[in-house]
Amino acid sequence: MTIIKAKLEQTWRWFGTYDTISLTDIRQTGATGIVTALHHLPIGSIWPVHEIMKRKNEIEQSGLTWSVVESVPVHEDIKRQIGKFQSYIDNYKQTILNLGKCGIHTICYNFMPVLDWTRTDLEYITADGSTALRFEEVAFAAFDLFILRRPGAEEDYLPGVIDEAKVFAEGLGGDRLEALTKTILAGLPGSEEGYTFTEFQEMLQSYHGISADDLKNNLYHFIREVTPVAVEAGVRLAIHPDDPPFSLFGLPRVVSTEPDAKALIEAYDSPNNGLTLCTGSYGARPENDLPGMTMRLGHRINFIHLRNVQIENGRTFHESDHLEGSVDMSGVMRALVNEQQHRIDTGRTDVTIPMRPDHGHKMLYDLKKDTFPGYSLIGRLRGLAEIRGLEMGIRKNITSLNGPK
Ligand code: DNO
Repeated sequence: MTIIKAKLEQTWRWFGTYDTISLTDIRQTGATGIVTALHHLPIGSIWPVHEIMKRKNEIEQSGLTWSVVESVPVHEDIKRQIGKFQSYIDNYKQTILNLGKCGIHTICYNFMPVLDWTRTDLEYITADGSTALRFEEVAFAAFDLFILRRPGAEEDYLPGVIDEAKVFAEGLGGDRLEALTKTILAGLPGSEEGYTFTEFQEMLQSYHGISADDLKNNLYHFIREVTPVAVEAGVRLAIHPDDPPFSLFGLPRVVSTEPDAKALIEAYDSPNNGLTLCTGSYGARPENDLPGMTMRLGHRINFIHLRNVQIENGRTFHESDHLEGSVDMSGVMRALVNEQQHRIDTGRTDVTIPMRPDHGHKMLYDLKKDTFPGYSLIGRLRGLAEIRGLEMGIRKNITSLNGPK
């Protein structure tokens, strides 16, 4: 048995020219890989080789590597299979080929309709004074039922939640109302899309009649089209789960559970059709057993987001410190280290799976700064340091159990 020496590749999300954290700063976090995207290009367009190379060279000049693209966004027409969806799929294929040509081999994407990740509070004060992101079911329901007044919304909430939401909505003054609307509709970092109230209503309307099964079929169609191209390009696709992992505004979400993830990797069985293991996203749903999922789906994990959540009650959760919360992070890490061993034993070359600390609290000097929600420097640095230590401890422990170094 080979002893596992390969660590996970430590990466860091950087928002390119929009980011206030520089590549030089990122070097000091100990991360070696960069996770970024060409955020300035319109969704659905082909990413030209010269644009990719420009960004890649910039990253390399700072002594870092562009490891993962997060994300190449999937156009809403592909999700709804309307309009020019086939030509958007063709563009996506060309982008995969171009990225492969430039030596970038991992692409993260998601298939959440209309909204990417969603929270209701970006400054939830935790016990130690740092702030965290939170999803509060009652606040969300208040927005959906009494501000957006979505027809049929009351069918999606328990009666107790509706009662509380009513009180919540009545207490919302101008500023808080505006903040809640903006938090939900304007798009959090990396979402690429944000909506005005009217645009949002129109988008919701456009999904009318699209069931979860329809969305699944559209996703599988997309996967079956693009994976062969990814194989040709040497690119590993990594679908990000729904965040939060349940339906919002009556829209279907189809990458929320272990059976969802299993079905989609089976829709086209190839190492290039893989997953982003986002522990925080899957972790907001109590039946998602993260260490077990990591073990059972491990062979298809192409990218890892490590983050923890504390489920409060029902669907309400906040982002906790990386090693504390509802997700058993050491169980996940143990399963990841075992997966790497398995890859070595079976002759796979993709042993150094890219991992990034996902989100972090806003803390210390960052509290006085303007930072992207979830993407402050110090909170993520703390997360990365904790995860790095956890990984090293587990790896050494397993190694010593298996034999000498
Ligand atoms: C949030 C991120 C998501 C993610 C996309 C992937 O922090 O994890 O925005 O990048 O869903 O396409």
